[in-house]
Amino acid sequence: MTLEDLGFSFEMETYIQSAGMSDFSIGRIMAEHKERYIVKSDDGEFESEITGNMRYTASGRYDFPAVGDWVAFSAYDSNAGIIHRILPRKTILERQAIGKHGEKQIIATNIDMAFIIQSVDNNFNINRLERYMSICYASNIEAVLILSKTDLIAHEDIDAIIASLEKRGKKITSILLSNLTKKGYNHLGSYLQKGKTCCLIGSSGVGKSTLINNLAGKDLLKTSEISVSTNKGKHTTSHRELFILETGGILIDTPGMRELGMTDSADGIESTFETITRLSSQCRFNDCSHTTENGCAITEAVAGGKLSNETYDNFLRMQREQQWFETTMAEKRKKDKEFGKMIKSVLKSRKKNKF
Ligand SMILES: Nc1nc2c(ncn2[C@@H]2O[C@H](COP(=O)(O)OP(=O)(O)OP(=O)(O)O)[C@@H](O)[C@H]2O)c(=O)[nH]1
Ligand SMILES: [Mg+2]
Ligand SMILES: [Zn+2]
Repeated sequence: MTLEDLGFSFEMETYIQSAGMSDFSIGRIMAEHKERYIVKSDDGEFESEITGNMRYTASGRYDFPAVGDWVAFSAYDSNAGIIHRILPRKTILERQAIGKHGEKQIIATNIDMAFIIQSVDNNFNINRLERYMSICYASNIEAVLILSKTDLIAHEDIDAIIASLEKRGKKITSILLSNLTKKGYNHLGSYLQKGKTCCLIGSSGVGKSTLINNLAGKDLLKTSEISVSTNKGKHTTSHRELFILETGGILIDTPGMRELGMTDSADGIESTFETITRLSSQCRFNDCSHTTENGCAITEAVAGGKLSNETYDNFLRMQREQQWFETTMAEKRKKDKEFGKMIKSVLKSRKKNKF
């Protein structure tokens, strides 16, 4: 296994030289298990921890390694190491942290593209697709929609799904496939290239791990059937993990996501709703909220049947979420800053009074 097989690129080499990290080994984070990281390099796999310094200076989740990261590490054994630094991330796929409003959770990093997977039997949903597209576009990650389990429904129903995507004007490449019959697999080849990293995202039970197992030609990952009572997946995959296919291509499996809250990136939403973004330049007011203003090109397009109500509603909902996230994040930062100032002044007065 070479570093190129793992996705290493020339720009990173230049960075390593300029940042004075040439004495370290370089590897990629394959998986994380409770602050222990599996780092893979051209020398093998190393179960690693971060240095004490990294832990104490960390100001948030961003300062800890994530699956997909490139790290500078030193091996102290044939299979154990210490991580010293995280190399700058090319892309970060992230969502709002569940139950922690105003905070982000990294899904994976240094990804070239994402397969958004929805199964055609019970999981296809354009509103949800728009959320997934937005988190990809927020970090300039190309997204391809995989519609799985085509063996389970009739041709006409598949046609209806494609028609609904066209009606909503979704310009996303979609691949219809079945993990059972492998029909459609021939369209995946162009995305699975040596050194290119692709992250699989979607709800539980749509067939992410089954697809990776099939492409690898072996059962790398546990999969399990859909629950009979809820007709949903059982959240079989519990952690993110990176795999390298022998035929080239790097895949990251992720646990099924229940919620996909928007973060602060307005860019991702703008790219997903490109028609709305284009129309907004024709609104009378620069700061148009696209709701009640006269001369709003977007509400006019909805009224004229040129823009679907569903797209418009989902856009407003996601945009509100993004704005709310931004406000919460700004408030949190302010509080952290005030808290930092308070601590500083306490320390100062302690020093002065020598207690
Ligand atoms: N009929 C059919 N079943 C499929 C297909 N793809 C996956 N399955 C089945 O769906 C179930 C769930 O598949 P998984 O691969 O575990 O789904 P997952 O997306 O990894 O789910 P989580 O790990 O929970 O996020 C398994 O029983 C698979 O055999 C498909 O294309 N057709
Ligand atoms: Mg899985
Ligand atoms: Zn407007």
